[in-house]
Amino acid sequence: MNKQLSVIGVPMDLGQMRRGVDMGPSAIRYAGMVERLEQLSYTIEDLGDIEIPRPKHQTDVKHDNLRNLHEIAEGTSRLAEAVDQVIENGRFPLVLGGDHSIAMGTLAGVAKHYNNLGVIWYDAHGDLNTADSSPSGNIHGMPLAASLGIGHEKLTGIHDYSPKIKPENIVIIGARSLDEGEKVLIKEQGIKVYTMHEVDRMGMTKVIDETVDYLKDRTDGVHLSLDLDGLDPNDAPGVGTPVMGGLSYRESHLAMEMLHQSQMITSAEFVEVNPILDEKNKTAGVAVGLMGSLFGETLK
Ligand code: Z70
Ligand code: MN
Ligand code: MN
Ligand code: MN
Repeated sequence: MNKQLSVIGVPMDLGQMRRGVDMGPSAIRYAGMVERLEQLSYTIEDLGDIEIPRPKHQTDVKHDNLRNLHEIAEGTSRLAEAVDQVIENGRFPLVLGGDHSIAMGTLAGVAKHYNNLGVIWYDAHGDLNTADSSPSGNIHGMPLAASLGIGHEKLTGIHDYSPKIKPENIVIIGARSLDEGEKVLIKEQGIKVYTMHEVDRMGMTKVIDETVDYLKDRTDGVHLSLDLDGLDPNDAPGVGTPVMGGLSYRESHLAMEMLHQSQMITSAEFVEVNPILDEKNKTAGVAVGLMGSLFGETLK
């Protein structure tokens, strides 16, 4: 793995309705991220936080069921620029959320450096909505669709190109709350999804083995987008939209350890940590622990 890491915080809370997720980057840093990764002999450069515009009306849904459209497009464009530069400098981008709408910016900055970027989307949700299919108008439910070039052009066109990724290069893991329009899109586009049903039947070992095999031949880099609500709310309570029956702490560590062994991950983001909804910064601690496993911690 690239031993030069660049950390970018994204205090974004405009993609959903629960305030506090903008403090995610601080909570993750406070949980000891830098020290944890330095022990694994990474060199870490913390670039601080991206500036996110403040909306005039936080709950404005005037823009065709796209709440805070302009502010999110602006903030994620800045993120794309920063991530692009990190890769330009030969370093590994590690992005801290903020709500999951930031993935549009991360992927915009990453994907132009690859012909076939793979994406592992570790999440209870598909985040494949558009303004037409979204039940909420919340843009954090849309970043995977936007990155495929599906949705409003202000979102699909971030960093001035579209699409960022191809449907056959995506693997979703942990899904258990998919909207009807998202299910249709998954079938139409042929996106590979391991729902909780598959994880329970196959076990996480087989899920990751298959994921690695699937992405190995078809991609030239793989981005991990890890939404903490992919985990069970008992293990990661500090998230805005908890969904019961999620991936366990242990399964998640196993997944990260196996992804480390695959030597396949070339960029990563950890999103949706909300310290206001958390129990004594537990969820940020889990995020840092998972980073430890992803970057090569072992038990012996
Ligand atoms: C729902 C929507 C979502 C994250 C919730 C929820 C989307 N599908 N995404 N939490 N990270 O409103 O579109
Ligand atoms: Mn507005
Ligand atoms: Mn998500
Ligand atoms: Mn989610």
